[in-house]
Amino acid sequence: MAMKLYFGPSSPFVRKVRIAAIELGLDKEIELIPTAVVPGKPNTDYAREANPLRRIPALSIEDGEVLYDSTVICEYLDVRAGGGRLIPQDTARRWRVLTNHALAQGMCEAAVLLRYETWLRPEAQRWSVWIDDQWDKIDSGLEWFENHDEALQEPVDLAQITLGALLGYLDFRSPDKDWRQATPKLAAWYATLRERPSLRETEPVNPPT
Ligand SMILES: N[C@@H](CCC(=O)N[C@@H](CS)C(=O)NCC(=O)O)C(=O)O
Repeated sequence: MAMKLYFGPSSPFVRKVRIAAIELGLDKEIELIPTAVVPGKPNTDYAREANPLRRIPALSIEDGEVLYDSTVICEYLDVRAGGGRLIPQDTARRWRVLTNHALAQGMCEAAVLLRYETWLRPEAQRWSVWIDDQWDKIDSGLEWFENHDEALQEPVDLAQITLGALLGYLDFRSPDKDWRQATPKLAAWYATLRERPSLRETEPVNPPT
């Protein structure tokens, strides 16, 4: 296969790239390379071969070049598929989609930090103010999308894909978080989005232990 994606089955950032690849019709050209990354347990082979930051995803392309992070990879795939499909070229829409994407991406970052806080950090060292602050960022972002449903209109773009990956990750890691109640328009939009093959084929699962 032409490209290799360093991958983990639960990462929202990896999922974003996989959804983008399916939407663009490029997924059959990408081989998935299972890659274990855990903060505090450096995967030195991966750091040397692919991404010195030891984060997934990274994408190895034909000439041996390795691309990261998820946003750069999605932009690369969009260009490879002809350009302007997930990131509009038209300037007015382009900056709006990129800004909406930055919001959804920041929400994914907060959600992953929360996961590390509870999964990796010893209980006695957890800081509730910091945890609440991450949740507040996620909640503010959800509210913003609820109040700006023009951002959720077709065609599916990079911001919407990233938001879909975030919502899937919230359901996966924080099933008790009742985000649908507070943001019903967003919930209705996500119920439709998640029926797309690109989301159905990439539901998050735990990595093998
Ligand atoms: N900005 C990066 C974030 C990637 C990221 O944080 N991935 C997590 C997995 S969900 C990771 O690799 N964590 C390992 C670490 O931070 O050491 C992107 O968009 O690709």
